[in-house]
Amino acid sequence: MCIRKNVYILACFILWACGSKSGVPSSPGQAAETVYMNGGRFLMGNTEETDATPQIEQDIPAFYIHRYEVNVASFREFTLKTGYRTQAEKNGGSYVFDPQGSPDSPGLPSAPWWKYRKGADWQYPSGPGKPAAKDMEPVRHIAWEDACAYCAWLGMRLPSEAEREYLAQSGIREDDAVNTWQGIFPYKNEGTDGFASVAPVGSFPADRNGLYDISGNVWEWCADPYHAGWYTFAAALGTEARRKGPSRGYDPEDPYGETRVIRGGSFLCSDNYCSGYAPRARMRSSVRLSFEHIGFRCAR
Ligand SMILES: [Ca+2]
Ligand SMILES: [Ca+2]
Repeated sequence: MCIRKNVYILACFILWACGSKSGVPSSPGQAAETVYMNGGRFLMGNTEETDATPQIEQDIPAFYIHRYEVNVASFREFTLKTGYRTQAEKNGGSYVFDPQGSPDSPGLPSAPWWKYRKGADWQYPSGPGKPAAKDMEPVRHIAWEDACAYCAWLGMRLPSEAEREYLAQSGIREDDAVNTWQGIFPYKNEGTDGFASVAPVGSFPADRNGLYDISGNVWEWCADPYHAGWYTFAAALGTEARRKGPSRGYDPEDPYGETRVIRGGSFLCSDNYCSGYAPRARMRSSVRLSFEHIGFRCAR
């Protein structure tokens, strides 16, 4: 008993000394760490949302995945070495979360709290004149093509939707603390989890796979086109085709556009509006747009 108590005290001291509350990477090398994931079989999808039914069997080979969301410092290194400019930089603006903003600001019809702001990009997530993005925050205002370009630079790729759900199902515990929204969305952001906006990557405890922020903080791009009926089609396909995902998408809310899958929810997900942080929840975003709450991580 005495030994156990001493071990407990020692463990507490070590955790305290290492900063047990935070897994925030302390170096660029740590920020770029990957985790080896054993492959496995699982049931993808749920029984409630029409675009995620029926449940389909998936068989995932082993792969590597970034331990953290890609952060601002890492993305800056990419732009400095390659001269890459994001879609938001080339377009001259991006969408910021602004529920109280001027009614004259162009907002998205389906979600009027998203306002287009000139000059908003990965370096200035809230727009010009607002605080610059901090190095350890997840990089945001990243369009799908930007995420692909960064991953390719590393010799990596975006994870498939099947891989992302495999990570979520195998990693997330029901009572895990993650960066979401507390209060009534979109007007009352209580921030009782310590962060009203993004948290530095790794601020919340690691999941069972040793990964951070798979749920919450920022949404993360997947490789797959979004197809609302994909699970129905996939159920009749072979293992490899099911795993690979659709070659073309179909989004009934954007039938002439191109949307791609995002996963994991963000700091803006609340119980009253968005369940995107749930392991089986699907979401998508237009490849033409970028937002303050979408980032990514890479796989290979
Ligand atoms: Ca929060
Ligand atoms: Ca995330």
